[in-house]
Amino acid sequence: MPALDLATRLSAAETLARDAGARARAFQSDGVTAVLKADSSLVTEADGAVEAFLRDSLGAAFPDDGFLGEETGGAVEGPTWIIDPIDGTSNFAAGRPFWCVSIGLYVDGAPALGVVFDPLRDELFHGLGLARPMLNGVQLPPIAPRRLGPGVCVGFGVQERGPGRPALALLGGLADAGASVRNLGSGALTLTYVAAGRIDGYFENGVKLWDAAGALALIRGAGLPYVSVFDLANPGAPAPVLAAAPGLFDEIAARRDAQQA
Ligand code: LIP
Repeated sequence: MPALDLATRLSAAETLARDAGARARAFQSDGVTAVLKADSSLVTEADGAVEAFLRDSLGAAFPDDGFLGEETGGAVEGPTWIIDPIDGTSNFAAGRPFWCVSIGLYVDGAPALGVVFDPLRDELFHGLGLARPMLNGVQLPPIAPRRLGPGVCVGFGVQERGPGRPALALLGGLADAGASVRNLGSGALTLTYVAAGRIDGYFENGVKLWDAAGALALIRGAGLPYVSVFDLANPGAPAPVLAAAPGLFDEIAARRDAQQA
């Protein structure tokens, strides 16, 4: 079996991510209406249209690859494109300028390439294998180790609605230790910022695979420690994700493990 041509796939994903971002912005300038999905997250007509565009385009270019998307589902079987057409839909719908198009490709159960495009800042991030990720064609700098304390910034997402809210308890501890904490409203873009060294860590207990797939390729390429506990046979199931600068990762993981003990 010939090796998968990742370079061709990366180039296609970059072109499509830019096109998808332009399409999403066109919807936004016309005005978007958000409705609640069964899982209480928001969706707009732009999410469905952009995902259909990506699904059709990737399917035409790479008919043997699998496809999984936030809005239309799918399965992880063989090399699979994993798409979030608009990550940060609530921000997108309300006009808060922090959302992105996320395209990942999983090969052998791991993130092999990822493209995350922020159309509002014209920032296109990509990761390919173990190579250091790039922003608009320029390699991002290496990430230095960090220690928990003042000056450290940790991003998070919170989906839990049950009692206890363990993520919030963990956050409280990080804030008590001097870190500043941020929920920016797009897990994909905040994880990408970890790979870019703009924020030091990210965690969320209830991430969906399509939220994280693209950005995890960047995290992997940056050589950062991360855990993602996805069940690829059940890709719509929410799972924990933690990624952070070396050193800080161990401190957050130890606190989370102590909390779960
Ligand atoms: C969501 C983000 C949210 C994060 C969720 C998910 P969606 O994406 O808006 O910040 O906590 O895990 O990433 O539903 O807008 O594509």
